[in-house]
Amino acid sequence: MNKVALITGINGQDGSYLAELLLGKGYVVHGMIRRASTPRTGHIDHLLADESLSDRFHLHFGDLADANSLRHIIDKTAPDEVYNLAAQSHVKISFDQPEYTIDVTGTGVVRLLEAIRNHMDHTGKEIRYYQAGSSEMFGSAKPPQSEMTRFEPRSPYACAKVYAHYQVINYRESYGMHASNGILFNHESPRRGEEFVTRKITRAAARIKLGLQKELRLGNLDAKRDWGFAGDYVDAMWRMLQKDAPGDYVVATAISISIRDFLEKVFDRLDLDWSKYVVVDPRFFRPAEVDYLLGDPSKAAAQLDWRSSTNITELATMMTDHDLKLAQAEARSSEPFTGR
Ligand code: NAP
Ligand code: G4F
Repeated sequence: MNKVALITGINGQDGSYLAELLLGKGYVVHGMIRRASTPRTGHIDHLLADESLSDRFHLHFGDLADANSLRHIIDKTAPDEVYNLAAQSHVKISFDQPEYTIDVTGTGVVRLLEAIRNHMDHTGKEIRYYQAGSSEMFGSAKPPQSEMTRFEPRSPYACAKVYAHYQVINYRESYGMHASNGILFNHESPRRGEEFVTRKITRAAARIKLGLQKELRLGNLDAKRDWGFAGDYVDAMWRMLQKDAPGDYVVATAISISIRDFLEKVFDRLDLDWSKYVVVDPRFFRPAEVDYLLGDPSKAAAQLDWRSSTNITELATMMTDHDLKLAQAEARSSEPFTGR
């Protein structure tokens, strides 16, 4: 029998990579999406179009703010594994919409855990749970950060993730659920949302190279992040749920560089000098900043046999080359029509 997985946030960056991974392993994959006026399935359209997957890949409308929809989806799909990747995931926006962020990213986790617990109570079936925790939870804690480091969250988003983290432990301890927390450091890819700094940089640099954009406005260039490749990180999520016992794991590369250094890698790839194009704009500063994230992934290496396989230079190159192709297509489409 094929295993059955439910992925919330399937049309996000990580959801799409995880769906590919699980489908490749023979899983039946159910994904939860929110209804939107304009469909947002760009990252999974290739899976939806693949007829060979039509009996193993299904989407359902639901929302972490709507407990009823969660209960309905869990009961209908009866998954073996649930990967909760859905969230209001943007740190700066969480300062603008704290209540909403806490409702979706924090309380939404309890709604989902309750739906799972009810289903398990009624059917006797075990459902394993993965929670998408974040290195943002460490906030101002001194690097390197590991599973033993105290959380010092610095945003509504990070506070909501800390709340979710402890609820997962609560459900594990109170009800014996196989519920695990991934504490993932920043991970990026060509599918990264364009409001996050790496993708904002690669998109802009490629457009600047082709004369489609003149400048790039950014906030704090001094913050340091431990950036890995999203495709590597979803494999760690899966590995957590294959362990006999649940646990909490830091997933990171153990290398951290600043936004400034990332800018240099990307613009160098395009033979450009970043300092000629970047404008520091206070609009992009945050009320409180997380200065330095550097993960210690030794537990994931020892217990999950997981390692990051993509270094930051390879990641910057992958994203820049992808976005150069996008910019080239954009330039072609904006060329005046000269046919005939
Ligand atoms: P992402 O691209 O922003 O995807 C988030 C997904 O959540 C989207 O599919 C979004 O759907 C969905 N969503 C948002 N609000 C929802 C709601 N109320 N109900 C149902 N779905 C909702 O994020 P990501 O980078 O893939 O990250 C996946 C998870 O890992 C998130 O929980 C994030 O907080 C966490 N995380 C990410 C990183 C990282 O560096 N990427 C690191 C640590 C933790 P729409 O398309 O409809 O908005
Ligand atoms: O790319 P960012 O927005 O990512 P951030 O805040 O680290 O959060 C991401 O990673 C977390 C894991 O640690 C996830 F949990 C979370 O969901 C999200 O995926 O910003 C990175 C850094 C920050 O220090 C920010 O101040 O870049 C700095 N930055 C400078 N200029 C900017 C900009 N960030 C954004 N988004 N846009 C700017 O113009």
